[in-house]
Amino acid sequence: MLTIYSDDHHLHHGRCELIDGQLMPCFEMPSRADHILQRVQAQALGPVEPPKDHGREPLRRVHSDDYLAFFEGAWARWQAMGDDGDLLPFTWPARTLRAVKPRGLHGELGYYSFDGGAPITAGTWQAAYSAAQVALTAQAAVQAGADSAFALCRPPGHHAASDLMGGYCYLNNAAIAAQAFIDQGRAKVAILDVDYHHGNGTQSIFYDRADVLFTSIHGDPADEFPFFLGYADETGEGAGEGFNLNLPLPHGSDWARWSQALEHACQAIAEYGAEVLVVSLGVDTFKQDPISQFKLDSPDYLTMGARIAALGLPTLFVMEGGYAVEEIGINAVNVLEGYQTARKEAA
Ligand code: Q9C
Ligand code: ZN
Repeated sequence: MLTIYSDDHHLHHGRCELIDGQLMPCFEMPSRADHILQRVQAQALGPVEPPKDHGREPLRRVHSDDYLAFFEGAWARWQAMGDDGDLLPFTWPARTLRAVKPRGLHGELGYYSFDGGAPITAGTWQAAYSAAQVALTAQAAVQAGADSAFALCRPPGHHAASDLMGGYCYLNNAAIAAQAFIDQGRAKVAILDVDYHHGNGTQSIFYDRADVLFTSIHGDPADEFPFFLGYADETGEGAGEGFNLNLPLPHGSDWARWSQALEHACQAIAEYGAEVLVVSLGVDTFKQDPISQFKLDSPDYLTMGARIAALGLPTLFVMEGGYAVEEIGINAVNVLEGYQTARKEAA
C-alpha cells in the first residue's frame, strides 16, 4: 500500500492544552506521525511518497473562503500584536449570544472555532495545508486505480467543519478527499470514521447530501468530546436524510462490542452501494490511550482492517487521532496490514 507523507507536520507543535482542569503538553504532537512513519517503513508496508500540490481549489470545495483566509492570516495578525505564544480562542457564540463576526483577532478566532483545542502556531497553516495535500495525493492514487492508499495526515481533520476549527483539527482532510472523489466523477462515496471521537466536522459537511454516506463509531457524546454532536438520532436532513449513521458506544467498550458496531456500519456501506471508501483512521480507541475510554487491543486493529477489506471497495485511509504515542504506529499500521493481507487473500 502506498503511503503519502510530508515532513511539514513538524511545523505544527502546539505548546499546551487545557484538559481536566490542568494545562498539559498537547497530546496531538509531532512524534505521533513520526512513529507511524517508522512503523510503515519497519513493516515494509509499501512505498512512501511526498504529496503533490493540488492547490487551494479542492480545499474551497469543503471550507469557506473567509475561513481559509482567516486561518492562513491569523498567525501574522497575532505576531503583529507582539505575541508569539500559541494563539488560542477563549470566547464562543454560545446560546444567548449572537454569531456575528467580530472585527478583532480574538473575536474572529472564537467565531471560527468551537473549542480551545486547536492552537494556531507559526507553522500551523502550512502543516494543515500540507496534510490536506497528503490526503489529496493519496486520493488521486485511489482515483487512478490503486486498490488503497494511506494518507499519513497530521494535524488530523475530522472535527473541522466548513468554517470551524477545533479538537486538534483545522482542515478536514477526509472530507476534502471525499469531495475530490465526487468532483472526479464518483457518484457515491462512503466515509467510515473509526476514530474514538465523533467526526462532527465531517458529519456537518455532508449532512444534507445523499452522495456521501457518513458512518461513525465513537464514544457516546453524552459523556464524551465533542459532546454536542454524534447522537444516534442524527440521520441526515433534506436530500441527506438516511445518509448519516452514528453508532455511539459507552465508555469501556471493548472489541466484542465495538466490532458489532463495525458490522452495522459495514452493512450500511454495502447497502448504500458505495463506489469508494474513505476511512477516517483514528486509533484512540486503544485501551491505553491517555484521553479515551475504549478498550481495543493491538491485534484488534488487524481484524478491523480485514473487515474493512471485506467490503471490496477501493479504500483511502486518512489518519486522524491516537495519542498512545508508543503504540500508535503498531495500531495504525495493523489496520493497514490487516486490510492488505485480506485483500491479497481475496484476489
Ligand atoms: N483542550 C482527535 O482525536 N479534547 N481529536 C479536549 C481541549 C479534545 C480529539 C481538550 C479531543 C480531540 C482528532
Ligand atoms: Zn479522536
